[in-house]
Amino acid sequence: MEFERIKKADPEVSEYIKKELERQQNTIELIASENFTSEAVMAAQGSVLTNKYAEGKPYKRFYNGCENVDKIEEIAQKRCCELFGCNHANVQPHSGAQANMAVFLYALKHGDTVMGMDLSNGGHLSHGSPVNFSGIYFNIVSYGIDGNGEINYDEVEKLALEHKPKLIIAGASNYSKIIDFKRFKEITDKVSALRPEGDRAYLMADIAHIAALVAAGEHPSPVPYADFVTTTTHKTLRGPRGGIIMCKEEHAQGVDKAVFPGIQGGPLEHVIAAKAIALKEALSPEFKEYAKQIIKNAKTLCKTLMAEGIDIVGSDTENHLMTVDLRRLDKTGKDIANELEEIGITANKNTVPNDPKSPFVTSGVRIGVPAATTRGFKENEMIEIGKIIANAIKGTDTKENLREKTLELCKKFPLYPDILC
Ligand code: DSN
Repeated sequence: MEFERIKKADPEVSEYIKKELERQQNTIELIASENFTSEAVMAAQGSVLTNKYAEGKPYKRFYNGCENVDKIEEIAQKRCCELFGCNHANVQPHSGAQANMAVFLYALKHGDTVMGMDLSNGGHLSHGSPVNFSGIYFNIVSYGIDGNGEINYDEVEKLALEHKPKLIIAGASNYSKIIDFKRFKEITDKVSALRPEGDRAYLMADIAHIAALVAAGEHPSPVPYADFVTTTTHKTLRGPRGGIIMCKEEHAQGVDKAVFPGIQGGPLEHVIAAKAIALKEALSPEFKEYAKQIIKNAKTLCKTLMAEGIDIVGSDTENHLMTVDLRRLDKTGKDIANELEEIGITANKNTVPNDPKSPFVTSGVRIGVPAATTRGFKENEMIEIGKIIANAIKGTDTKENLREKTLELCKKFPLYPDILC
């Protein structure tokens, strides 16, 4: 990182970058969708590649001078196919929401019916929220989760057979159980049989949150079942902020056209280089261990919180996250997330299923361990963190004591010790 140059050019901005580095170093990051990339991933994003226009696909560009970015983008595509075992990868989407938008543009006509998980039950904005393009331009049928915090596949099938959606989305932003992609495919096939000839239903899996767990073989892969698999690259996958679409060969050309010129202009080749580096890292044996540790850490944190009398939606986790349910304690997600921030833990307020409170207040806090696991925390640290969170929620220790404990943990596991500013 070229802090000296930034400082010289813009002391005002550099001061906030410095403060942000210190914030990340001195707090425990439990936002389930965040992570800490390698320094190589960050460096690629600050490289000369940011200067290059490269509209189009590798070797079929609308600009000259693309011989280097062509190679880089091709490497990223190949590594993605190797990691996930897919036929085709488009690594250009600027984000997960844009990856989903491109699939919608390719697969749907305005007004088509789409079925996805309801946002307040753990779905994503781009899976049909009424305030998002997906909910504005398409007819949305939502499914939720049951009292055990699980998808009720029989209910999903019943809804699907009733509404015959053109697109079914399997995936979530806040769901702590393993997703049965095979069952989703069976449901999609049953819907296809009810749709007009030549107009079958499609299945899209959004694995933004669980990408690393899928890549490492810790969770089942949707690739054999789904027409489209979308992901972000910055969550469990630990790369730069961005998106990827994987698909079967039959959809490759259409998906590529939907990304460009459909919804995007010039791809961010500096970010694509960073994606390539992150994908290489994800192909390493160390990354497989990282994915295993994520699950061990999440399970340990979940058990500790429950042993401390804190309710968790679904009373278990099978992935990297969980949602604290504050209803019994009569607290709000907003207050608890703010109180956690005061003691050096960052998490986000989140609705619980059938939440009586608004999305700005909520009755839950979503907690995830990918970033904390990258930092080096293991089961023992998760037990400590669980007790700190429980004490904060129950008000059984002072904020000063709890802040001291989080800071001590951060000091024991330094983050980015070689970055100076
Ligand atoms: N809503 C983001 C999250 O899961 O935090 C993803 O876009």
